Amino acid sequence: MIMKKEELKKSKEKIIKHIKENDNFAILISDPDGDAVGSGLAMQEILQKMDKECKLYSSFELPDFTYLPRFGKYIIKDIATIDFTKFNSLIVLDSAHTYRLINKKIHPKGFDLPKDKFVINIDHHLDNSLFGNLNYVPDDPIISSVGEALYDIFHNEVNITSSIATNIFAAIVGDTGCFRYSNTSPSTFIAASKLLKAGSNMRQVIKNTFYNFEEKIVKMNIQAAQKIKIINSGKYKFAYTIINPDEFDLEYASRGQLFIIQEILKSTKGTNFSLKITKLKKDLTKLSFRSHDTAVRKIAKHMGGGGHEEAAGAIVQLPINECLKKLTKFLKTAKLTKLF
Ligand SMILES: [Mn+2]
Repeated sequence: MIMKKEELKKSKEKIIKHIKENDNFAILISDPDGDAVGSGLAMQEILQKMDKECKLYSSFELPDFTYLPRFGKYIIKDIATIDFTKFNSLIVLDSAHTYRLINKKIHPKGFDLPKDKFVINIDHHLDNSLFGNLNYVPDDPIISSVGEALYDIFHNEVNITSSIATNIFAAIVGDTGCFRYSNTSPSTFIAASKLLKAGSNMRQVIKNTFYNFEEKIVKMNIQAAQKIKIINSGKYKFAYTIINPDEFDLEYASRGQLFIIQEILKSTKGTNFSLKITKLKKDLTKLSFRSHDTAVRKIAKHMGGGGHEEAAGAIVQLPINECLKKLTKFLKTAKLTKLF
């Protein structure tokens, strides 16, 4: 889906107008990463600054982001079971599709937002289905994060307090890998600079995002790193490792705690991308692609998933060896975009 500059400008004005004219909002986030969690907290404070009532929901237990200002404001509740009657509008953050708001294991048929509610959809995933009554999903140029989108939309509307600034800064740092990924643009740096001036606690954000893993997690990552293998399909080369539930505590592994191994895999010289394979069940495999070299969204799409050019994934109904076969077959003829 494409939303160009002009369309975004109009959308931004309509979002602000809609918020001013309504009183009671629910904010809904999807996978609780730094961007979603920080953006949710910032969005809630922004609405409160505009004198609005608002509740903040996640269907998923949150990772330890306790250092973020106002972290305790989250209500953890299965979004599919919320009674939305009292809310005028729903604001959905960082979610390409509405089914991403809920746990698919509990609701295998997916999930739709109530039809009688006004929905504002603010996101930055290229495959966003533009499900909102109002959408803000920049595609041209793409933006780094929902945090950056919130900065763009609201920085002239409310006073950016140090807590809003820290939450948005954490969102941007999380999704840009601290300004390293190609989603980092001149406007990302401008937003970051303004947020620092507004009192965002950069040191706390960086320390807590990158240097705050429990010993158990660090050891798990080292264990995964020792099993790195390389596959060369002829045209493309990638490094991968397998996360097996017999060896790893998947409760931990699934919560983004294997960030370090992703970085190590990606650093392997001569490879085009990296792949973290998680064995969910015998015939159910999770693939997480990362890249500093070659766009991986097309690969993830071929495997039945999606995502960004540098970070994409898929959950495949196949055992690991079949997944790898399908993947290497695809790579023999695939035409993938060179990123850098
Ligand atoms: Mn995001």
